[in-house]
Amino acid sequence: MTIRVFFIFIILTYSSKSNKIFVHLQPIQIKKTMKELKRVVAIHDISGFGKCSLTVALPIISAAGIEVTVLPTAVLSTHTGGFTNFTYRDLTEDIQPIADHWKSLGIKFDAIYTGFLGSFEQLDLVSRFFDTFKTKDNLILVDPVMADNGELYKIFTPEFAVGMSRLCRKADIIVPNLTEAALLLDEPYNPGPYDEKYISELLKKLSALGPRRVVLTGVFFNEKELGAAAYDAGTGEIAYSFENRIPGYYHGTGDVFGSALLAAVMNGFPLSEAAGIAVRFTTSSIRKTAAAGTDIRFGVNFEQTIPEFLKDLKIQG
Ligand code: PXL
Repeated sequence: MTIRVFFIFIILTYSSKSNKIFVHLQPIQIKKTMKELKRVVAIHDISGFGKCSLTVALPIISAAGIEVTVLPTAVLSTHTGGFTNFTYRDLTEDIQPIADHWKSLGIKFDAIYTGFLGSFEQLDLVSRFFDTFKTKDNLILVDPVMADNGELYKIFTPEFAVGMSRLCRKADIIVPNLTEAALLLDEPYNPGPYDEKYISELLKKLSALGPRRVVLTGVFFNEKELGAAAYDAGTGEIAYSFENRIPGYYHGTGDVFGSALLAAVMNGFPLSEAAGIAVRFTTSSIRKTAAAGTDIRFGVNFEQTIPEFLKDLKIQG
């Protein structure tokens, strides 16, 4: 899109004949090319309290200068990690009508980002969504949210993991943690510490499911550091990013990581650098939360880490 900006230049001229100063106003027109915003559709739940899923994806990706459309998969009073008696409104029935409406409007997405899916049936609905909205230029990022610390989240069944593995075939990038990776590959969970050989084999097997790029979270070779491994089957490159480990298990960090990774990729960073940016952002958010002594179920302080994140993205000086 081109917009026109007008500046008025004031030119003063002096006439020695009349001994007068004349003022001329000279309008100057400058054409400025404004790029259209990139747009991502985020398909996750809304957990009202506990900062994860859409309440994390929306602010992080928007702050990085990318427009976010949301397709909520469920509405909960809180996330399911560590809270009891949470409400759960399944939005499976709304997914197809929402997709149909967007299709009728001709809406296009530069990226499709999926996270927590609210029911087994949603796996097929999201797969159909990919078929409708995938283009040759856009990107599908699937975060196969279903498990952590060696265990499936209570609301999911082993069949869900098989279905999620099928969905991952259609992704360009997947971001499993080590528990999800084991479930996707139908392998036993290894609690770590890991070595490069184990991680590189895992990355290659995950990529063989379909996605060219895989970012594995929760990687550690020793107890001091924790981070991610990024693999691009196109180049064969594996890049590791680590930060000092902060003790404790903080909720919503996978969603903070996935959102930051996508924002960095959509801002033109190669996957290896995007993973480093996402590791730094997530760790720094956890560090602030730990320092404040916040309940680990309440999510991490990504809000006050956004300025650092934007600097890392070279968006803000
Ligand atoms: O952050 C992952 C996540 C997302 N949504 C809901 C969850 C969880 C993890 O527990 O319960 C509802």
